[in-house]
Amino acid sequence: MSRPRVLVTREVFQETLDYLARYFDVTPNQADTPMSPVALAQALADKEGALTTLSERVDAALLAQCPKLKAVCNIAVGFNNIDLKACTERGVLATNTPGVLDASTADFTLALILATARRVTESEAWLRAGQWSGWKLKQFLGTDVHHATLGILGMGRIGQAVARRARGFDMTVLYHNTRRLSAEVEKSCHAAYVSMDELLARADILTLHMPYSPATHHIIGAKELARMKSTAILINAARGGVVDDAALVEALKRGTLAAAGLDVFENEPTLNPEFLKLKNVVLTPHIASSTEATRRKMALTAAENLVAALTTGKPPNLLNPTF
Ligand code: 8YV
Repeated sequence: MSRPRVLVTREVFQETLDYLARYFDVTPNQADTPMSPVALAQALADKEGALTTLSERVDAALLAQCPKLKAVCNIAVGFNNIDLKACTERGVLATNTPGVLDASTADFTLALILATARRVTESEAWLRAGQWSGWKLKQFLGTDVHHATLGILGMGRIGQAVARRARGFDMTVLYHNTRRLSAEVEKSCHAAYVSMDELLARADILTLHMPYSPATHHIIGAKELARMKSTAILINAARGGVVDDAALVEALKRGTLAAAGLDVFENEPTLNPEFLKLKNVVLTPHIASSTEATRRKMALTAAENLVAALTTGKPPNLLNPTF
């Protein structure tokens, strides 16, 4: 009997390919060439499974061209690149990788907070450019992270991990979420639930940790930015599109918001060019989960989902609501 054929859309670790090869005929893409929708449809036309990343859009148009496809397993916790409804309608199982990247992403959020508040990248660029002629009392005055009020919008696993880390900095933690957490979880995070308005008004640092969906599109736009303190800092390591980048650029230029630390962008990898001109932003290329150990776990988790999906039909991280 021939083995199921699967596509791995981008470069992965050799161990991920070795694991998949125990079960499937694997078509890898170790050259890491991003696939156009046409190339992806061609590559998937005879495949039963796919290991995907946020770079590939899996929608009804694609699925219509892939009659054999039974499972799409994303190497990411976010799955806004996958049209879940279209998958469910076509009987395609979809999975993500929750849990394995929470701690690394929370660590990186703290890195962005510290780098932005304490002007780490700005001062380093200045030093590397040969501008440092000596110590000065008022050089690169930053904002204190310790004892600041941290606002967390989106209090799932990653938001909670950020809250726990904030305690080490003696921060006051406020959060807003679609659903209020249990008293027990709030206590373990030392976080107080507030309305969205109160969160925006009180946060010295606002950090975002929600998935991207039509409901969270531009959840931080001009109106929300206007409600924030002019001394506040915005951090986004969640998804491009939850922030209206053009509105953020305006607020940063006008000084109605002090600074931003951004790991994700609308239309990435293309950035709003204005970001590159601003000194009060820290910009990183969507690497919040990128540690050696975590990216290995993400790829392997996705591969385990694919094996389970095509062998038992019950992958551990199934996303389709009605399967
Ligand atoms: C991934 C992420 O690196 O998991 C997510 O949702 O944003 C990142 O950790 C990226 O999405 C890879 O597909």
